[in-house]
Amino acid sequence: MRIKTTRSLTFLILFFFGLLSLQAEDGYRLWLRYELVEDQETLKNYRQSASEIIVAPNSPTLSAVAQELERGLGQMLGKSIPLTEKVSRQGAVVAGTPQSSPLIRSLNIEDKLKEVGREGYLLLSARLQGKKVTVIAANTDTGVLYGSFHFLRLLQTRQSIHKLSLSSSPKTQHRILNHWDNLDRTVERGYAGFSLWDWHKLPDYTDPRYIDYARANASIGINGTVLTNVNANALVLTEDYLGKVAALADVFRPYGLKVYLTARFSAPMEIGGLETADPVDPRVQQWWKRKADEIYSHIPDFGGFLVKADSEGQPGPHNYGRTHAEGANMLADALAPHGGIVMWRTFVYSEEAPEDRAKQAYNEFKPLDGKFRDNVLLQVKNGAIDFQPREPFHPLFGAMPETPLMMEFQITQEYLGQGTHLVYLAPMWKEVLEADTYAEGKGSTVAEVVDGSLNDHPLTAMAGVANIGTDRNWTGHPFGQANWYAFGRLAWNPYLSSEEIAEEWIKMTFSNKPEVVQDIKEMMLNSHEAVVNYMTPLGLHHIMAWSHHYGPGPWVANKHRADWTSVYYHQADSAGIGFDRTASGSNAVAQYAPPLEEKFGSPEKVPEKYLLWFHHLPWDYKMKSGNTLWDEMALRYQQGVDTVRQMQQSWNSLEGQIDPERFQHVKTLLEIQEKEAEWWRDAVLLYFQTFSGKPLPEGVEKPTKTLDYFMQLNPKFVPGN
Ligand code: BDP
Repeated sequence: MRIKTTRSLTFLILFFFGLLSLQAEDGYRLWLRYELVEDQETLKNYRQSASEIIVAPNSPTLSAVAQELERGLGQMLGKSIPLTEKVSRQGAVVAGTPQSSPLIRSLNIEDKLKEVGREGYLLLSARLQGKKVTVIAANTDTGVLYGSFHFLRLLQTRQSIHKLSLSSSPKTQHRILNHWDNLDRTVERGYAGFSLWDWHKLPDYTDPRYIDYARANASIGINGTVLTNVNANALVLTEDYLGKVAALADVFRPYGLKVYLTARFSAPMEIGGLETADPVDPRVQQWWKRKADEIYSHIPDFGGFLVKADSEGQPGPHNYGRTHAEGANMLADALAPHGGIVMWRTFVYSEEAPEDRAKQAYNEFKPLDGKFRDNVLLQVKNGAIDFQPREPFHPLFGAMPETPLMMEFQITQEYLGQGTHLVYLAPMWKEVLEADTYAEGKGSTVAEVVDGSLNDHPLTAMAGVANIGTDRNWTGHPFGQANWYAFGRLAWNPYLSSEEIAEEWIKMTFSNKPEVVQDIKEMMLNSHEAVVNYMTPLGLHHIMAWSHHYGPGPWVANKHRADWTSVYYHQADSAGIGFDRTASGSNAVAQYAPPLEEKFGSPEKVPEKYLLWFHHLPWDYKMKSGNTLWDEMALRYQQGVDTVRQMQQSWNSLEGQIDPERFQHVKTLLEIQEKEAEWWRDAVLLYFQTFSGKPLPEGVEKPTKTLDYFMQLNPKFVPGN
């Protein structure tokens, strides 16, 4: 009787908490929700194959492994899975390295383990002491952690965990988030609240959220985080702040996550009392050496520096007539004794140079190929302008065979709808990664440049500008989480498809029901083309509103820098539209390998998606569809709006299949997205119509407001600006 009462009480409590968790789905758990397996057959199988957990928690990382497996398996299997020391039943999950686990040692898998390297892992079904077990084995504790997350993902996505024989290892060595976070906790181009780093309360108070941040990153293999904005503040390199950075590093360390900082080039003057920051001055070199020693005394595994120099007002070696190589190498020399790296950004274009902005980074850096120290990577944005909705790949990829180049993607949606538009970015990133540079003949993709395989570079990396902030769901838009997720997965393996990444994410984040997965996947996969269509179709670029980049602003002109205006990029006049980057114009096409130079240089051969990036063409230029350029452009804008409406329909059809909080949140955001897509279409077409002088073709909705109306819109306090 008594037992019965306790049981029903427990049941009631569980039921209550179950209800509560159903109601309170605020997105905090990201893709690590570990929902209970509904299908009884699957549940039974999983329970048989994951009956106990054997991890010797003799390091902070292995403790994290044990905790994650307990939590994940416990929640998904609906009962607590014991942590044991010996194989006591069928279906044990054994995780560890040959060093930490005699059981793993006894499997004699050293040869297989050798192949997966420092961070890779094996997931194997095996027999130990006569019992069937699942083995998560790696060479390092971090590898075990990554393998454990993979194992959990198999259950989260309801795959078989029978007869496992899997191995995985990262294709790039450093997989890094770049936080553009300021010390006052504002986030440049951040649309998800404030910075997670509570500098004021650090080092004494470390927000428990930092652990969840680290877990999320580890679950997708991200192993580095640059804590501070590329537009850097030297203060973070002072003793006081280094103590705070060290506190964060201590929290992150068990999760394999290293910290990096942005180094302001003029720091020796600003916080060091020197009157110069000239990289060849011995006092400056000495200052950085000492600074590096000091940093490593606080953070023994500090990752290194990310540097924005000589760009958009940031100080750099040019201030002293030195090259980027001289600047980067000085910092590299200071970090080298400690094993640190320098990620030197190529996002450099001059205020004075009359040269096409798209050409400047290449002109600046290509001659420096092979002149950098071994611990320097050049960090190159995916395209030559600036994280536009679509850009051809940056011509530096493939052009500097003697220098390791790393990719910089922007996860935060500065130019892609900011906090309100559902845009899944993996297809855009894949387009760049799969692009053929022809650097070593046909089939020399950007991915192979980045993963080092094309030119045998051991030092490799990929960076993503984070979209994370203090918003309860981390990324503001619930679908922003997919972009954080996709970045990590592609940094681990740039050869994964957008589709498979989306599928994993949807299953873990929303539902395993095939119809739901299918609908959401379709929305996601169409979303990038949609935003390109309603913002910048056919190779248009940088026609966003001034400074905050929120909404359309094709009319932006007469600013102190020509290359910060829209008219510079679209070049529209009564004769036509587009930036002539062929031999008759800026000849940026010549920065690509000859087969591409020829392709991009010809309006007939260039893919239409890049048409106006490379060509200035008359309004009645005949497109492949048979439409005139003007009609085609207008129809694309309409198509963008139409796709958003289809996305809305798909989403609305999922009511009841998604928890009400997130359902409603996304629904409302899609309504905003539709309004803003219409805003883009109407504003841009009305503006370009003043040049084309042509009517809107059939099928394009009439604008409901005038051009003047759109031009006087002036939203205040746009976030991230
Ligand atoms: C641009 C952003 C600006 C960044 C800059 C950069 O508008 O806020 O500082 O890139 O990457 O996209 O340095």
